[in-house]
Amino acid sequence: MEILNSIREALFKGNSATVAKLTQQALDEGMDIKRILDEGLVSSMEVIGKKFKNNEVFIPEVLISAKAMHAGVAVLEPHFVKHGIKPLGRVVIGTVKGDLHDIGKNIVSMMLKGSCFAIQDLGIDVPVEKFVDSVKSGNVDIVAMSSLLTTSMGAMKETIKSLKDSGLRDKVKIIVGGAPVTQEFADSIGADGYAKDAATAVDKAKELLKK
Ligand code: B12
Repeated sequence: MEILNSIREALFKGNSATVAKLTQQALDEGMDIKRILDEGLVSSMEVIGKKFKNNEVFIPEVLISAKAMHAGVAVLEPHFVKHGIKPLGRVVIGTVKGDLHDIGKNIVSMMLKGSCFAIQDLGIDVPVEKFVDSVKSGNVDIVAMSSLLTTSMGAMKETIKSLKDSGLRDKVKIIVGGAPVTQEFADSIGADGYAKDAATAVDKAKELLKK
């Protein structure tokens, strides 16, 4: 379908206004919402994700396309419930206590949102209790923590410990990331997953939900 091609192209170029306009047009023409989502928006974002992994596009392009993806998803969102489209999973994400870096966290958050996860973003400098409270309130499948400072990495460990102490650890999957974080560190603190970039984070989140 020509309109789906145009949506993909506009998303790839990061043209939010065009993506929103074409998504609305496709809806008005009666196209199936899931088709617009999967074959228009998501497929283009997947291409960006792959290119990002291969260093063929860089952070600014990813952010701009992710923003355009948002614009399209925002047009479709009110229709999701009607059409029974459920989010793949619910993720609560934040940059841990003591850490104010949020560029990477925001990219991960946007890529997850773009891949149909429901996101609760707790922001930066998130205290341990805030993560725990959020899991307590229910409806969370994955806790995602970001840290860019070697000095804030310990807060990830504290959060996992606190979830354990509150008897909530096994209710969720935990995924961690950020420049100083490694698979070894993730294993050592008892996280379920680690991803080095946003595209891999989406793959990891999908994989964890299957377990
Ligand atoms: C931008 C930046 C800042 C900005 C942050 C702005 C913002 N809104 O985020 C500002 C200027 C505020 C800042 C402040 C500081 N910074 Co700074 N900062 C950086 C810088 C240059 C880039 C970070 C970045 O955004 N990278 C781009 C993003 C896209 O990459 P990313 O965050 O790694 O995210 C990717 C992956 O890691 C992964 N990912 C990220 N989060 C998550 C989460 C999950 C769940 C998963 C799965 C994956 C994942 O996916 C992302 C996308 O691919 C880095 C240098 C660097 N090379 O990393 C230093 C750096 C992180 N900062 C550093 C320092 C020291 C500081 C300060 C202490 C400086 C100071 N003396 O005040 C303060 C700390 C403030 C605080 N309490 O947090 C050091 C940290 C050193 C260390 N070993 O701890 C670095 C490494 C610079 C350096 N070489 O010294 N900083």
